[in-house]
Amino acid sequence: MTIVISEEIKQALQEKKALVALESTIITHGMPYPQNIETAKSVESVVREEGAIPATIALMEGKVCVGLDDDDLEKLALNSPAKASLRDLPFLMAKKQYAGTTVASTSFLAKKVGIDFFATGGIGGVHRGAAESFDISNDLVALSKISVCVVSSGIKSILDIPKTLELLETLGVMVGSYQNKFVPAFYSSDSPYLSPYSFESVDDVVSVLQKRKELNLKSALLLMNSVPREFEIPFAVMEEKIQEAIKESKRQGITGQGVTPYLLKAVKEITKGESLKTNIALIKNNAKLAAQLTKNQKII
Ligand code: PSU
Ligand code: MN
Repeated sequence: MTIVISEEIKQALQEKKALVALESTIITHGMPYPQNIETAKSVESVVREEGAIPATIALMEGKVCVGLDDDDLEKLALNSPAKASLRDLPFLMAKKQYAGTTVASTSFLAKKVGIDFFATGGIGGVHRGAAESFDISNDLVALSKISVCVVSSGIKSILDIPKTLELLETLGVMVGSYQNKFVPAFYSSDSPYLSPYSFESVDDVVSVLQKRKELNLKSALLLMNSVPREFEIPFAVMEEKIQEAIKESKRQGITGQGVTPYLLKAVKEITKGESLKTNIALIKNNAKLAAQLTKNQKII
């Protein structure tokens, strides 16, 4: 199978340099143009500032690409990209399409080329009303089978946080918050839910990753990093906006893959763009932490 790896990343892999994988659904479905491209570039810069090399992963004309340049980012954003979770990859590759890769497919592809650290905004999870809709992201299942370290801002509050935590436990995915006792809720630095584990420092995370390596665990470690306080939208404020967005999505009959992008867009409109600023701040913050962790690459 053809994976197109950029020269810089190929060399970095050979020399065992620190690499951070970055997903692209956030570019294709998570943010509007042109903020999506600007964010993708600034997230890459943050990784570089920390002394690591960014590896943004996407599908370009059906080819899996690891490492995108500025031209590629534009092309990806402007060529009616699909959203590729794991099961979608073969179809979209065969049809030579452009696609953003989700947490599930990015983790899979990163691991396949030998990258162990991955930064994203928020993972998918158990949607509110899942008892009726059965809408549960493939991200959770994928994280139970791929041994990467994923840094995210916890669980998007458009989801059902306690149910998502329960399912992650069932699936054997270790979940821990970074310098926080609580599970961050994406736009909010805190949620009312206690985190199963809490890490004090980068070294603290590294020591746990080492033990996971000794045990040869095949699941991911999901590290939940709070959005910096100055950018957060408090949980109670966000809750109201989300209820409104969910009500509207139901009225419009949105289902399946469309739910997450719809809710993110609706929340952005309801908060008059404030949620987008938060989203940009948190992804940069996650990229920074992932890059700091990669200095200990050999531990997964
Ligand atoms: N968080 C965001 N924007 C996004 C996503 C997460 O702020 O676009 C994407 C991620 O790529 C995640 C996906 O893997 O949404 C989950 O989608 P679904 O619920 O359809 O599995
Ligand atoms: Mn879904």
